[in-house]
Amino acid sequence: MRLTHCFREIFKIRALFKFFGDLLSTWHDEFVIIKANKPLKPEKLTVSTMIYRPLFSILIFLLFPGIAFSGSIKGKIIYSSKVKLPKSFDTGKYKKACGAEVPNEKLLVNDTGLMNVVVTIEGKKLGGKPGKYKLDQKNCHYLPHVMAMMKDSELKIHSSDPINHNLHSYSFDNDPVNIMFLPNQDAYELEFEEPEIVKVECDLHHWMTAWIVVTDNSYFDIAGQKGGFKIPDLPPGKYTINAWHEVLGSKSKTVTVGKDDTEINFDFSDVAPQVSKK
Ligand SMILES: [Cu+2]
Repeated sequence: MRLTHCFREIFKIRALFKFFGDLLSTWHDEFVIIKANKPLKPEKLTVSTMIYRPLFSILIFLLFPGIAFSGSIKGKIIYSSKVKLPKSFDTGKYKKACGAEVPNEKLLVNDTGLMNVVVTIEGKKLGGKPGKYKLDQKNCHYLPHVMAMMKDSELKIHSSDPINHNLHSYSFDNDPVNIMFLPNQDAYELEFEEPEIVKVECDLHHWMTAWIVVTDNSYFDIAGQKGGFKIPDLPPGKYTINAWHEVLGSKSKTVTVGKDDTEINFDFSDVAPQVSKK
């Protein structure tokens, strides 16, 4: 059965190549005529311009809408104010299992670039495909600290630690979870159905926090080490773009996307961080 299916697919691809090959050959002939400044004969153009060419454009648009007409948004998240970066957490009595210190990732600034900012796009017609993601509890620390995923994505939560953890999610539109993780326990699968910013904590180790931004579409990015982000393959149009940070809040802008790269920066320097001791 599998072999028959395989042959059928090969023949389909072969037929498709033949079709495009014939089409290109026709176009090439026409191009030579145009180059020679010869007037185009109406009978020569009839089949190609009336049927093949529009059909080919529609086919390309349907198969590769991103390639046919799309733009992208890229930019930087800036934080240039002088600020005391939060200190690492002392793990106290859990030193043996967790290590003496756990990094504090609530505010990470690298040469005016702000990291872990989730950039999302609002657009009723924007869709996309949910993805597969992994969240690990390692050295008493969530990896990664900030995640973003489209609604209905599959999130697998692991624990690589030799001690117990308890993962507690805080959400309103999605059902909150409270899961106990023992050492070597199997991964727990979780799915968020509604767009929302979900906070995750461990009830056993107060410093353990993570954030999961559940989005309505697949057009998002998380600012990296130098605060840079890029959202590719956006259909041209007018959108609202949001940038969210866990202790600096959110900022929004309106952006018009064309066929090329659109550059947009967010500056959070005017905002004082609201860092809790926890
Ligand atoms: Cu824990």
